[in-house]
Amino acid sequence: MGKPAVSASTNAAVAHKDMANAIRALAMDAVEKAKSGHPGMPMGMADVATVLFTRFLKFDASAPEWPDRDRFVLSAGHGSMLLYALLHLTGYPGMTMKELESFRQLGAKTAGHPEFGHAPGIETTTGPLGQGLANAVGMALAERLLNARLGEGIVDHYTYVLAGDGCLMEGISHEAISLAGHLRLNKLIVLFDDNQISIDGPTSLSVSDDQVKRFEASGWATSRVDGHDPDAIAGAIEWARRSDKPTIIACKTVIGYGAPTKQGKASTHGSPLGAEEIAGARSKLGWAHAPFEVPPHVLSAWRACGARGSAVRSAWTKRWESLDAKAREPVEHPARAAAPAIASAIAAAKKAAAASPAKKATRNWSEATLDHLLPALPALIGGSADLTGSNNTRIKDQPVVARGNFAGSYIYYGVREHAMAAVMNGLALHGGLIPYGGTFLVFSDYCRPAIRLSALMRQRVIYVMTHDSIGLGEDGPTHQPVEHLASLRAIPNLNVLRPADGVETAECWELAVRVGDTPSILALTRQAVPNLRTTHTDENLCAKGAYVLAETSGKARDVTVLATGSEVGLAMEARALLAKDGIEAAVVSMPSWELFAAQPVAYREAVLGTAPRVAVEAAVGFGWERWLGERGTFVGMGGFGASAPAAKLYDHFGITAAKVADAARKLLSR
Ligand SMILES: Cc1ncc(C[n+]2csc(CCOP(=O)(O)OP(=O)(O)O)c2C)c(N)n1
Repeated sequence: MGKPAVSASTNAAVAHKDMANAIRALAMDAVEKAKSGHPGMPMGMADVATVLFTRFLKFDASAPEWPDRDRFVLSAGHGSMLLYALLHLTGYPGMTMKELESFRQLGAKTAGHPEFGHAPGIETTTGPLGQGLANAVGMALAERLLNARLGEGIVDHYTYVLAGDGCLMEGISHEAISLAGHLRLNKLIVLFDDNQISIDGPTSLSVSDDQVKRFEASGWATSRVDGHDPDAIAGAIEWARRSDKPTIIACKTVIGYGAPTKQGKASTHGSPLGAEEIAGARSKLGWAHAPFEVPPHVLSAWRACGARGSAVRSAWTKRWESLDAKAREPVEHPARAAAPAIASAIAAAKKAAAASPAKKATRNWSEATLDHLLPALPALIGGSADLTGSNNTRIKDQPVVARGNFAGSYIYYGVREHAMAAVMNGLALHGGLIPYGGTFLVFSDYCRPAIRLSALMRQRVIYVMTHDSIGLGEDGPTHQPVEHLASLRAIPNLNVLRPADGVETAECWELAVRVGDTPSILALTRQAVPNLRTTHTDENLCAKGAYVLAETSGKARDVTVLATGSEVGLAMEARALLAKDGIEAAVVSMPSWELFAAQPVAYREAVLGTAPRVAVEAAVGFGWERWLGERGTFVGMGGFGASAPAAKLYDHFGITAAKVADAARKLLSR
């Protein structure tokens, strides 16, 4: 059900060759006009893309958001003109010829690399090689997960990826294909641009892998075709669609196909071809049209291709609309549909935490929150990169996703942090799901390129990063993050949330699932921390990023102590020590700098006060000057940690209540 018929070329009168040449010409012309860009890949892969779009891809250009469309991911994002040409030719809204003429210019939809959100039809942001391939694994996984939930009539689509030598050389490709093979994501089809050229020259300069065998070893079905033979390409895609494994089709192509002296050479990869070469290519390809001119018969054949899926989409829409609205809303707006259930789940988690006398690690409080949240928000899809028991990401009896069984909501990602993060981007981009995944905070470095893309693409991806300081203890400096909070805080549009206790942990989870278009990092402790919020408030106090946890007893503040996470407890102890000397200290808990920075000045001024400030965080002080002002002082780490029990390390590195109190006294005596 819902399978599009495989049709022959949309308009028999228009030859495949002309349709493919339209892509080639637009790529050459746009790069030439922009005086920069990458013509080689679009020219080389034009035949493969034409076969895919005209004969197989299930899409309707007039409805780019159709949830059951096939996904097409251009992992080799430098070849962006291939995608822009296809979107223009098939008639996607807004992708006018003017946009192609404005390739790479400020404000155009046609950025140097495809940017998610700039134009309909761009399924993900690509350019950092390998990311798109891993995103596609996430999308193909999302398809299976939603298929298991909603059935074949509603969710039944393929994910096609165009990946080049560069994508396959990247380490992330290994993690991603290994996971896809393991889960047997058989509706994932990789079209490998096997042109054996990258920037430095022939790939033989740096790589001898048999890529096809590598995929085979990871449980993929494989085939090789001449990437300029339309019927061979079509046969391979038909075969791939029937496969019970993910598939790769290695398409042997010539980079810059059609360029008379440059085709097959690295010089076509990333520079304009030049007027003379372009003229030669026009004549060699038999394309006699002016720059940016597509003859009406070719354009109308392409537009017919863009409309080919319309009947299939209408039939799908009828099935979709016959579903109860209650069944549809969680897919369209997962968090909105569950808003009342989320609110009660978080309230229950907060009440339980506030009433608990036990000291617990925030990672345990996170699990306790998930106990409430998961049943309330079925769109949540959890996982961990082989640290499930340490990250506390899987609640009791949470069903596991496995090959052939996609009804579960927990993914064992294996030791593949980078792919986990990029797969989560794909899950989120697909729609209908809210991914969360865990590892140690120190290994956020292994996820960083994908975290950056979550932020750039404004995706709701939740990173559960435990063992967030020297407080993890004996595993030592390799495992103790010190610079990570600062470096994550430097990423725009990323909420770094470091809760101090059980109540704050529940509040931070609420912020992470409620925020529409920002990824979140939950930085959580391995070690137990005291409960600081012991009175229930309906209001989410973390929502403003920072708040006064303990004010002075009616007198003016002598000092304000700022702290996050596990150090908020220390700040409270320091406050008590200072009180013995008659020094009035307020404590500000700052779970999120980003949310605090977004508050009105008056709120920030009221929270920070005018008294001198001390900040304490078991991490480097980089960035704290922003909140400390000229007179402030920081208590934290000056370098890497060490291997010892946590309490010893806090003493050794001078991150103690006594040191915070000393720092305050020193400030006041200046
Ligand atoms: C992670 C990353 N590293 C480096 C680059 C710069 N870069 C862009 S394309 C490319 C070579 C890609 O080669 P290939 O995939 O074979 O593309 P083709 O030459 O066939 O167009 C490189 C190194 C990048 N975009 N991303």
